[in-house]
Amino acid sequence: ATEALQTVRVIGAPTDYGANRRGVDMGPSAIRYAGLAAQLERAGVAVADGGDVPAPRAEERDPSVETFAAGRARFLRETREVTIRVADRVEGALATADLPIVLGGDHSVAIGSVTGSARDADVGVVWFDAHADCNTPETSPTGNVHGMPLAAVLGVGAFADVEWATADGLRADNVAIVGLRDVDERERDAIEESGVTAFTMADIDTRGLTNVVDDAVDVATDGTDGVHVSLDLDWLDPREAPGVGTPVRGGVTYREAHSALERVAGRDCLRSLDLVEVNPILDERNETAELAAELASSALGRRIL
Ligand code: 5AB
Ligand code: MN
Ligand code: MN
Ligand code: MN
Repeated sequence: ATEALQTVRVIGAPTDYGANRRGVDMGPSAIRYAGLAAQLERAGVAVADGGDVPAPRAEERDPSVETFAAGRARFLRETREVTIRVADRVEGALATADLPIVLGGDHSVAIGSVTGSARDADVGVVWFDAHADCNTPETSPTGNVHGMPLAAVLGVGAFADVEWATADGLRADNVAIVGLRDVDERERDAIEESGVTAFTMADIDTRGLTNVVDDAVDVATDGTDGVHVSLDLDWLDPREAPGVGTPVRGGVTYREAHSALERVAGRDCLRSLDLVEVNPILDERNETAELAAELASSALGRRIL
């Protein structure tokens, strides 16, 4: 008997509240145009694209509304609206046994995907990123929420009281960040306080990409029902992925990135996925968006032989 195909549910979240407007709100269009559906079909899954969640344009809104007394978090009201919409869509996809892929948008959309994925299950998270995204409104040097989503879902600092942003079924013990090379001074304390496992680029240099990714997946699968993978395209070196919001030199190569997601696929633990921070304005002929689509295909287990 032939098994029913796994369906992937595509959910666009075209936001750019997380940072000074740069163009990452065009990411969902660019990734679709780059052939996401065809790439996923190469991995042997069916694709259902549910379109984008409504997201007001940053220019229509006042960035200072609902900042924390203890610090800053720009566009927090808009982030809340989009978070809840994304979380509902992710939860809905999982409820019908589909695998949700959230297209950002800035990385604050992951607050929605992680909280949605962790509503009715214990999940782990693997966070591929040049940055730790562990700032809180108190520690952030910018007030940009795209630098805070991990702290938010873990309820660190001022996020302890922000119910819509904290993930029910997620423990810091099950979170691994991979590829760090740009961490803010005060963010180090938040990483420490949060209890997540953090792997730097130096760890990848010394131990090799596959060992580090295997360890990260071990962390995220330990006692959980599945893993949410959040892929910030700035994880890759800007030579491979120039079209991102906040590029940092010294990232992983094209082949290392595929290898990482192939290893995730090999563990058969993927529950939900983000492809975020693609900035088509800075991209070269949409190659970063194409890379995002390709990497999704690897994560879904595209066969080579
Ligand atoms: B990204 C910075 N640490 O908090 C901050 O791209 C940058 O989602 C955050 O990883 C980068 O503003 C956020 C300086
Ligand atoms: Mn709940
Ligand atoms: Mn980043
Ligand atoms: Mn990020």
